[in-house]
Amino acid sequence: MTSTMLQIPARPFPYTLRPGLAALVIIDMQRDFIEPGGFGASLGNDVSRLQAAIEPSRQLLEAWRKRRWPVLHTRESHAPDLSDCPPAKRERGSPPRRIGDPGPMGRLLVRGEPGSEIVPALAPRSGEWVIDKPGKGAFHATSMQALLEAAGVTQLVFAGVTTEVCVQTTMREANDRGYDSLLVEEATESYFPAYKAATLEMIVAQGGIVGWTATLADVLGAIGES
Ligand code: C5J
Repeated sequence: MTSTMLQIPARPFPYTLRPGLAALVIIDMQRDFIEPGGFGASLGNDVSRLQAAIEPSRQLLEAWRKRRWPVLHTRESHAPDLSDCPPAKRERGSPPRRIGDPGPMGRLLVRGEPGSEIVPALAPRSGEWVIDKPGKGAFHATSMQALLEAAGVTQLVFAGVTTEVCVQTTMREANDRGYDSLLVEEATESYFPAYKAATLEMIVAQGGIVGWTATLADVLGAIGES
């Protein structure tokens, strides 16, 4: 760890990154959201859109790993008996398959099934935190805050999917808990381009009411990776 602070060009104003104290948080880059036959596809989405976030997320992951900075992966997933999946979440719309139903990658959004795994390019390594979360926000009903506090993490740099659902929800939770959060624009995606664009604006509006956004090039450049 080094104490030198780094300035990242960002919106709505530069983000001061404290090396070693800023965890990279990669939200839900799971086969269930990104590959055909998973949960995202069962809701009628064009899942191919999310693939654009894989390579930028991989570049961030490589940069964090090289510096031995903290990395946290999340997986949206439920217990096999669905005891942590309320009807308010499962009984939405009339999709051909719901959470817990069998599909080509196993039971949708169920922990331990192939679909709930993170895509191979971003597979977690030993020493990296992996949080299984039943909700949209990664702080809800998980040990995330305790883990971060025990490690002295004070800042969060976000990547992952989907921008307006689990990424934004977790950034809002993080803001309420006192973390300065930055979202890397190319490393996040949505099934809906307009929702991604709107979310980036919402995050930085009103002086950064949720946090900051920055381009991948600006983040990598600021940490000396370009
Ligand atoms: C959704 C997520 N979209 N990871 N989950 O249901 O954003």
